[in-house]
Amino acid sequence: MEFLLVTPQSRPGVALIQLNRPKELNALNGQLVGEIRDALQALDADEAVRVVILTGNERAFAAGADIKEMAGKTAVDMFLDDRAGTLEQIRRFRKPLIGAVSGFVLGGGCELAMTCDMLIASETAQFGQPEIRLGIIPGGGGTQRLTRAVGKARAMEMVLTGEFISAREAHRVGLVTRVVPVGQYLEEAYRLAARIAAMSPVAARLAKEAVNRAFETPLEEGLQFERKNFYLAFASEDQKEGMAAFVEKRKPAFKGR
Ligand code: CO8
Repeated sequence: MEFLLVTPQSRPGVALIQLNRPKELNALNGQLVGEIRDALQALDADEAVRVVILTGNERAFAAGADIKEMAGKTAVDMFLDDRAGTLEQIRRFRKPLIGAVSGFVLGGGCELAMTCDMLIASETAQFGQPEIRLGIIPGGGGTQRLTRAVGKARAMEMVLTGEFISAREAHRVGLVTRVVPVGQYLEEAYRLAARIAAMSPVAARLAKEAVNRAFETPLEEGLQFERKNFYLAFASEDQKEGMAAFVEKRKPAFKGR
């Protein structure tokens, strides 16, 4: 991996993926986006990994797609490159994915952050979809996911003006889970990851799938999907272990089976 640092067991059960193009503020060129997809694919297959944290550095999570790389491209080049489609593959990652973001979280960087299941932000994080300033519009889910996350009026203003919002504002409108001082955002993400890693990995996947359905289906269908996953959880050893541990008044040891 040229632009990524991947540590599969950064903490027990928790993998860390760090975007590593600091001079370019982690601008997402085609290769970097492909590397994130490939890293997640490998971590999905690694049974020892229960939760993944995706992060950048203090100055930038990612300042968007690489403008220098895109500047001369035609519509057909963009269609064939299909970076936004690769982002969709990233979104389909099945294990819990926590974004730990700081500094610039812009354009494709904001869209990448929104593919995460939860976001921990440093106080210095700034979120924005500034594509309109370049004469384009968001292409990796910005008009859709941001609108669902923060509501139409706020999303419309961000997308039409390209202006950034602060971490506090992002927290107020429900885009991020928690805002912490800049020295602590990664540690806070690890704390959240450890709490999730202690749960049944099977149940975590089933739950993630079901929550995501809430954005994609009518309520009746979503409820049906949830029920199927609920019943499916009873096929796992983890369900037997979790309930036995409750009855025996001890901590469960989930195996992900
Ligand atoms: N692409 C390429 N290079 C970038 C990018 C970018 N998006 N952002 C920053 N850089 C580079 C700068 O060119 C500069 O390099 P150099 O030193 O060689 O000139 C270096 O990073 C540092 O940047 P600045 O000197 O500009 O730093 P400042 O602190 O002055 O400004 C900003 C920081 C405000 C973040 C500024 O760099 C900026 O406005 N960047 C562009 C933000 C932007 O418009 N992002 C949206 C891009 S379009 C997009 O994301 C479409 C997504 C489509 C889907 C993609 C799915 C993955």
